[in-house]
Amino acid sequence: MKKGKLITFEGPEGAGKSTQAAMLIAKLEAKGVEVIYTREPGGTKLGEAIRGILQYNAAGEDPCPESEVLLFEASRAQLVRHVIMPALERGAWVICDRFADSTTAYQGFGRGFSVELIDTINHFAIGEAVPDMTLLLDVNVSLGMQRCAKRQVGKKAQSDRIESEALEFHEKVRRGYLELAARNPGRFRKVDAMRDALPIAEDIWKLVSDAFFPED
Ligand code: Z5A
Repeated sequence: MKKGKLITFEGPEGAGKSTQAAMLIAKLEAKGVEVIYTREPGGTKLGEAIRGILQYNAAGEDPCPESEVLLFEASRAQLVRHVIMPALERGAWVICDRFADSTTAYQGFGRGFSVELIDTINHFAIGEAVPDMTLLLDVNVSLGMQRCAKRQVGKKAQSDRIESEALEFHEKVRRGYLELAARNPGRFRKVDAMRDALPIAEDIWKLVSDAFFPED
């Protein structure tokens, strides 16, 4: 049985998901909550190997769009069974940097696969691991790209395969996310991520504490 909470971070590249996940985790830990951080694709040995194939062509060839969907879902299915559900069952909280909505946004809205098809495969991969809250960090494409370009100077040597898609693809992804949030108001919370990190973190903490610590 699921005793902990699953919170997912979603949004276009450069939205600040990893930054905000770390800030939220610090606040939850200060309240004594056991928190597991994980990310997609990845988070398990199998998932990290799939990440290399998906992002940097570790298999030596580009996955076709259908393989791309299934590889993301294979990484997810493994993460859910090996990391997420065991943590939730013992009462830990899981903060996941991207989850099933990324496939709907990137492969559904971005690549053009039907959202119904992606929903079905997502459902198969996640089983009972339905997020309790999804924080959509909304950023416009040019600001997100600027942030990633700045970071690349220090950290990542090159853009990955999906980051390198055309601007139009990333615009479709952003619009897709906004549509998903509008369709699922119970689970999604949209946050304006085009501001400094601190006020964004304060808004996120208010959303999380209002939902899960209403007595505070
Ligand atoms: N993908 C997919 O297609 N389908 C799927 O099902 C899944 C994923 C699960 C994973 O890339 C790629 O896979 C992703 C979607 C696709 N590709 N794209 N595009 P990843 O894991 O390598 O990267 P990402 O998930 O896209 O995250 P990101 O773009 O690397 O960044 P982020 O986590 O949102 O942001 P960050 O790392 O916290 O911040 C980025 C930089 O901005 C960094 O230098 C920060 O210091 C800076 N930053 C952060 N917040 C701010 C604010 N508020 N102001 C100014 N600067 C900031």
